[in-house]
Amino acid sequence: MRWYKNTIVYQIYPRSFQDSNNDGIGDLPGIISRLDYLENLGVTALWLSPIYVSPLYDNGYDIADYCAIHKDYGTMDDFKLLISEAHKRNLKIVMDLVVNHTSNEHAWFLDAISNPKSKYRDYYYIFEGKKKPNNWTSFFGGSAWTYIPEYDVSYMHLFASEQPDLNWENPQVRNEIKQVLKFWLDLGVDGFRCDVINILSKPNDLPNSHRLFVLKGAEYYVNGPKIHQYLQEIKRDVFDHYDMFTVGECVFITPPKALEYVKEGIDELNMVFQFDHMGVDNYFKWMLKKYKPYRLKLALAKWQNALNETGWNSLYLENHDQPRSVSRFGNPDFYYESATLLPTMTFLQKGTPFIYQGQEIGMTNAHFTSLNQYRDIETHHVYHIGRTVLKFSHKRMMHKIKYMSRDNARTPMQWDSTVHGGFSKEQPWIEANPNFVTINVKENVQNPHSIYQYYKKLIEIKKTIQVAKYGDFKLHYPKHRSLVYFERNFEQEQMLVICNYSKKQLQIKPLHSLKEYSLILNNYDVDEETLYPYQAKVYFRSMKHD
Ligand code: ISL
Ligand code: CA
Repeated sequence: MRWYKNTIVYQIYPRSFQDSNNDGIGDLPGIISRLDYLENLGVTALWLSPIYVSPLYDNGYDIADYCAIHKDYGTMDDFKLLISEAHKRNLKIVMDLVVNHTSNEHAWFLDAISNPKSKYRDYYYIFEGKKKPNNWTSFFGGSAWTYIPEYDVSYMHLFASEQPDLNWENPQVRNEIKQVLKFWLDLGVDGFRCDVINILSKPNDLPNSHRLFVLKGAEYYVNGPKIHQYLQEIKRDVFDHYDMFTVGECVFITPPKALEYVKEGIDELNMVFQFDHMGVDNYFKWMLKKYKPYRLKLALAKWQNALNETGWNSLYLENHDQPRSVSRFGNPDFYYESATLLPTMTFLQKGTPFIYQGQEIGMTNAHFTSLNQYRDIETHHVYHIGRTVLKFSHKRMMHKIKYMSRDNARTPMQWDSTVHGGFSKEQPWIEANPNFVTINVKENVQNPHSIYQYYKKLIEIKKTIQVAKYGDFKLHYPKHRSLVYFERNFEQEQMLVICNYSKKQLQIKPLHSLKEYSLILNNYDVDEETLYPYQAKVYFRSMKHD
């Protein structure tokens, strides 16, 4: 069995995790100082959001040097120490690989735009003159093309203008990236989370889009014409030579398309991050709709069913781009209960769990009231477009931002009740949520009934019980609006997860004779026939004779 099926990943957003030198910015020595905490929690791999040299317009998802560490985070020696200290604790290190685009301050790009003869010209989509080659738009809003008057060139960027897209059609680009991968793997890195990996390949003629609203062009570059060819080449030349794992962030992905990447035997990627369940409360990101719990249940189940036999799922509720799950899918009146129900119904499905920093202590959305407290480039872009193009009111835009901004997940990790939540002694680069006074690691670790303690138990179950990892998945009562009831089977083991995803008590008729099972996890002290609001229970039995 490949180790990625047996691992629990914890995502660190380095800028907001732990500041060691009080400059207000999280750093590598800060992460090293918290490895014991992470080991104790029980996770087995750490995914680090980008720590490379970058002008940080998109907090490091705009890389200016792929083989160097940003000075805010420390040095290459700090990184080597992190690897060895993590490995000592059996924690793998997973890097973020951002290769759809570079920073506009990358040496390749600077040479490419300024010098028409540059060998880097063809590393990007650069055209002479001001005319836009097509009508594509960017993920952060606005045109995907920017004109640079100084050099009389236009270039394509599917994200911010500070993030020019690389031209993967050019074999030199692919070779450069292979060298980058080897560089980190040879240092001891164990895997990569591959940023927007399914949009690397664009058709050569860059045709005009016929889409009416958002993301014009997506129909051409999502799972574009040569994506599988590129990934197979990288797998053959790099991935196959290391004991490593990959998870690819795939936008607008459906299960059949995902299988083209992850199906056993194809293995271009070990698993993907899909977005269906991130769409249950919106039509598209900024057009919100009322959230209904059964939508989350069904979105997750859809992927379980589709990848059950031949694929492998990633399981996540949060990351650095999404609001906090307890604020989004939980209920403030049942804070502990909903913050524990959510990981129970998600992480005990079949797949590899990804916990985002602070999720394990029930961190909530940011508490900002004014636009200038937000740091995220996307948030500011969207506000601007909403106000100027769509003529929405300030109030309306702030409402959307408060709910959806990526900064909801980027406030400093809350370690204790001291100033700035113990993240830093000085003003952090982004303000801490004032609720650090009560919601923090120290309190969670001391309190035997905390969210953290529940996560620890959940992680232990996922690590030690075979059926929790490898069991197949069967959803019962799929149409029920608030009952989440699923069954997993593996060899002679069986697990049942039964949750009441609502604020009302629920009386159910179990499909199983629960007396024959042991109740191994419960977010209430009571075990009755009635399910209490947001109650989550996990039952287990083994028919093995040993
Ligand atoms: O959060 C989103 C914007 O509405 C997503 O669409 C997001 O942009 C998409 O999931 C891609 O995200 C990844 O690539 C981006 C980077 O800004 C995100 O932080 C990263 O996770 C560009 O590199
Ligand atoms: Ca620092």
